[in-house]
Amino acid sequence: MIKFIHTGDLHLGLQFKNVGFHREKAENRRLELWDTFERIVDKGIEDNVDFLFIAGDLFEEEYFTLGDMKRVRDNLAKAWNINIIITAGNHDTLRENSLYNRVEWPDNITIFSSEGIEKKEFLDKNTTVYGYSWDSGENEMDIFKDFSDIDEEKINILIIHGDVFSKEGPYLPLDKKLLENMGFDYIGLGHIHKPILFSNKMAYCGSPEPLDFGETGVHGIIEGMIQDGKTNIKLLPFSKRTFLEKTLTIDETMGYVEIMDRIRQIDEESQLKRNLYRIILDGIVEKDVDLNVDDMAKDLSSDFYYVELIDNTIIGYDLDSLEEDNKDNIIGYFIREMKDKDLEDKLIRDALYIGLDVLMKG
Ligand SMILES: [Mn+2]
Repeated sequence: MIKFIHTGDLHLGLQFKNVGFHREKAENRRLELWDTFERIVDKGIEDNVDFLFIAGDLFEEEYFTLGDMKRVRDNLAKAWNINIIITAGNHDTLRENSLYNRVEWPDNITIFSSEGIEKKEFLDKNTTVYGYSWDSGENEMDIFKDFSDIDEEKINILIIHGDVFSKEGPYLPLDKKLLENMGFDYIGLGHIHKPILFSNKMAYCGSPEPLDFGETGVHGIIEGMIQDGKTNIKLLPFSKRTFLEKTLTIDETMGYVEIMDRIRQIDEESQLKRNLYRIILDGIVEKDVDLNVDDMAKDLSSDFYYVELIDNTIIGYDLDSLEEDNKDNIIGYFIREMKDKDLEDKLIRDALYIGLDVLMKG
C-alpha cells in the first residue's frame, strides 16, 4: 500500500500583476502561496505519505530568486522520509541554467529530466514513477514515442504537466485515451488550474491556491492511496481563500443604501472577511442612483477582505416624463409601443429599459 499527495501549479513567487489587486493585497497573496506550499509539506509529514508529487509550475521563474529556490529545497528537505517527485512545467522549466540546477537536492527529492519520459524505481515501495520536465515555455513533443511497456507487477505512476484537452497546441498535448490505456495506477497531471478528477486513476490537482477570478470554486490537493491494485483519490480543500463571482440583481425600487446592504449580505460575514469577491450588478437601477463602482468598493472595504464590482445595470427611466419630453421622436414612439404591451411583464419591462438604454446613449 502506498499513500501520496499530488499537487502542482503553485506558482510560487507570482506577483499578481494582472489581477487588479492593490500592492498590499498582491504582496499578501504572494506570501499566502508560500504558506500553503509549506502547509502541503507539513500535511505530507503529518499523514506519513510515501510520495509527494509536484506536477509542474512549482514556481514562476520570471520572479524567482536563488534564495527562493533554497527555501523550497529546505522545506522539502524537512520531509526527509517522503519521496518527493518534481516534474517541471512551462513556468518553472528545467534547463541548464535554471534555478533547479543551482542548488544541491537531498536524496529524497527527484527532479525528472527534460530528455523524455524517465523512470525511477522505489523498490521498497514496489513502485515505479515516470515523469518528464519541460525545458521551454512551449512544448509539442511526442512524449510517448519511445515509451516501453510498464511492469504490471509494480505500482506505476506517471507525473506530467500537459494538456489533455487539446490535441494540438503549445502546451504538451496529451492523448487522454492513450494515457488511460497505458496501465498506470495513477496519472498525476498539472497545467489546468481547476482541479479535475477524471477517475481514481487520473486527475489534474489544480492550483492549491487559486490565482485569479478565472479560478473560482474549491481548490486544494489530491490525497491518494493505492492498495491491492486499486487506486482511490480525493480532493482535499486546502486553499486559504476562495475566489467567488456572484451576481446581484437590482431593481428600480432600490436606493443606494439598500443596494450596498444587499452587497454586504451576499455571503456570511466570516466568508466576506476571507474570500475574494467579484460582484456583478445587473438589473435595472433607478436613474438618480449613482453606481460608481470604484467608490462603492472603497466603501465596502471594511466589510470585505477583497471586493470588486462590475456594473452591468441599465438605467430605469421615469417613463412618463421621458415620453412627454420625446413625444415627437423615436424614444417617445418606442415608449408608447412598449406601454401598449404589458409592462407588468418583467421580460417586456426589461426589453423596454434595454431599448431605452441604447436609444439614450446613441
Ligand atoms: Mn500553471
